[in-house]
Amino acid sequence: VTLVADFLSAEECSGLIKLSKTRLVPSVVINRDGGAHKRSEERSSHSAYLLRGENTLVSSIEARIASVFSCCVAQGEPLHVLKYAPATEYRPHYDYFEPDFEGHKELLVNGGQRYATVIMYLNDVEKGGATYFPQLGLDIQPRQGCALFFRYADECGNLDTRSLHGGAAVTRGEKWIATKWLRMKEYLPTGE
Ligand code: PD2
Ligand code: ZN
Repeated sequence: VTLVADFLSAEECSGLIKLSKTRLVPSVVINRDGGAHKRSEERSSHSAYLLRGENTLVSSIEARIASVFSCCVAQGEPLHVLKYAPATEYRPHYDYFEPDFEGHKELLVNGGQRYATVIMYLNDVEKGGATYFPQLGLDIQPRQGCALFFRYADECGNLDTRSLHGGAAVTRGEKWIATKWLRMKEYLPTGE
């Protein structure tokens, strides 16, 4: 788990929020038994997908992620911007796919397994909203411009269950983040 301060400038953070504001829809989770993604009380935020390289702001952030975290832009899924209003949260989960879950198998075809996540905090949250790792006893309070990187799969695809993590309920103000999930292989754009 690595935290990088000043990964994004304040202008980049507000640019991502502005780009996403009109595209937000209720967030969904993957159905482990297969079928469509579904809404769930486990994840009560709103979110928007930004196309990979959709404008110069997005592509320069994607190039920075590739350079700082030693991967290729093509391994990244589209940026996912999330807005949490007060009382919304993302309960503890794994970002990797479970090869034994029927609903996860098809998600491994394009790009292979996810091996790491980058969460970029786009604003300072007034109260609550920490990203937490219950098994590590680690809480990260959002700070504008910081990037949190955590890895959970090695080169052979062995998965680390200590990467269980959640987004605590926001108790005052809003929380905005941008998430980039990284795949072990090239991820082909799907038009999200
Ligand atoms: O908002 C968060 O802190 C958070 C927590 C857990 C985001 C994600 N997971 C994610 O985007 O995967
Ligand atoms: Zn997550």
